[in-house]
Amino acid sequence: MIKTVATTPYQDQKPGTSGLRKKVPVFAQPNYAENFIQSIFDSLEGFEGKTLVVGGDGRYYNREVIQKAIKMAAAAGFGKVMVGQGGILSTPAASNVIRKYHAFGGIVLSASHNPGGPTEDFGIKYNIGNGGPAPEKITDAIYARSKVIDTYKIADTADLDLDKVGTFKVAGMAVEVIDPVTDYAELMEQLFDFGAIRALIASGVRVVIDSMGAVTGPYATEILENRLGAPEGSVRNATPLPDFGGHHPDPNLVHAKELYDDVMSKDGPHFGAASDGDGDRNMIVGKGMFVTPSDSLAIIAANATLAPGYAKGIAGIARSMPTSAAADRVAEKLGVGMYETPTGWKFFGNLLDAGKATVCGEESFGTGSDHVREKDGLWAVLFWLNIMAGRNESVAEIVKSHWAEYGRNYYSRHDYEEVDSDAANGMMTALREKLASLPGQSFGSLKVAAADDFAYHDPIDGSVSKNQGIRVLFEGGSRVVFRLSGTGTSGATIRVYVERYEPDASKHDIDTQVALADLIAVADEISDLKKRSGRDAPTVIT
Ligand code: VG1
Ligand code: CO
Repeated sequence: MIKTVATTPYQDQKPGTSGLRKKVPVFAQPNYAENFIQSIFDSLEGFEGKTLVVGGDGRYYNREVIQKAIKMAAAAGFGKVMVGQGGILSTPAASNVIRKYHAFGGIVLSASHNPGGPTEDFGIKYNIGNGGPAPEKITDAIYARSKVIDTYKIADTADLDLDKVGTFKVAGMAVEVIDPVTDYAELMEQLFDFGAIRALIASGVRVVIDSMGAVTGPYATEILENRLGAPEGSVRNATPLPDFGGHHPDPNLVHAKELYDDVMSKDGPHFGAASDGDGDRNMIVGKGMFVTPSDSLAIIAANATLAPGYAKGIAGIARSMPTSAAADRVAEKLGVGMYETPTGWKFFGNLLDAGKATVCGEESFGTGSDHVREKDGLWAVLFWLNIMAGRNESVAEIVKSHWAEYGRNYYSRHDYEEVDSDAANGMMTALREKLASLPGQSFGSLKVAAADDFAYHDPIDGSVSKNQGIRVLFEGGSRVVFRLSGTGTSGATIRVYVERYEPDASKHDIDTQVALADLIAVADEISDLKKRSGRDAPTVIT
């Protein structure tokens, strides 16, 4: 039986960089999740009888919202729901399932790299039929709908057993509970030279993946241990847990420090990687070398043809604006297109669909390609292993020779988390007002060449996205960028991105923070960040 339930709208359901993210107690308010899911359905057309993919990163509240989504999809008229066993689907795996089975779209439940648990974060995101995050046109419509919604529809029926693979019926609609790993693992086997990677591992190269108690555990175990022959235990924290076992599943030098220290230790593994909550981010560490995500994108692009799935070469590269320009130099050398988009994977979708870009990346530990329409953590790990096997070199050797050939883009991001929202907004407003006066000004030896608030003109659909981050560009290619995060759930997070290009190979061994010290000081001088935020140091430096 289908019930129509009267509801009161919430005014705060505006999707951010990657869907709606809130604390669990916010999501647990009466009808909060239902309102948002119904607002998604109300903003879509033509899904009757079609398939919806549903899955999440296993965090606290995942199963509850999946039950609601299935019953509401049945009530809305979808023909079928495909859901990962146990409610599990990593973000890239969900993207793959949508594409492979020609689904109408998907609902991905995740708050990505934010902690999970009864008082931590949860999120709901809608992905369209190409497998990628809904573009702004749709997220704006969902938000508008959520502000006025007064009823939702739900099938009045018992919960489905999510742990049994098979096809079932919910209020007359088919629900297929699928193994979340198989389709994804098959895709990876098509893209990469598993034989060469297996031989690399068999030759004694020790590889460790830290899944941080989050969704990649089952995927990494199947691929690395079962299919590539790494010894049991090579995947750490491999069971997805509702609270991620207390881990903060953000793969960076702060939250994945244990892994980093282990790889750097004398007898530790040769290669380490970590993923985030929903499996779309990656951190790559080799002995003696942490690979910045911006460099990772450039190196993957430069070596792409070593992987069978990219043997024909790449059509182009896309990166988010704050990501370093390391990849630009590769695109130039390869003679392929280079695209600069706002932060957030949804902006890559059109470029990938149009065949303009093959690989994409963000400085926030995100890399991916046209194999799906999300960034993909394990894909990046396998790409690195494929490159190591193909070049017969260590991570450090690969990175250093890349710098020697292209120059090094010293790069760092400083995050100031949970800053007072008014203070953060005040800082951005003051910066905007200053923009016109900055060009020509000198700060020590740094002279401002240009300054603007980044706006993106999508070359495919002509849409314009304004206010995507303030850039101050200096003569010689150095720059600082200021943005407010669109994924946080308490206060504001200020992100400062700092970059300096160094062509001279004899100067490639400087500590990053030292190499960027003058720019970091200028960033503070221009923005008055420390005074306005009341902080003397960033919360996280990556
Ligand atoms: C952050 C990152 C951005 C990424 C987004 C979603 O957004 O900076 O590059 O696309 O998270 O990633 P923001 O607005 O907080 O800077 V995930 O792994 O949370 O889907
Ligand atoms: Co993520």
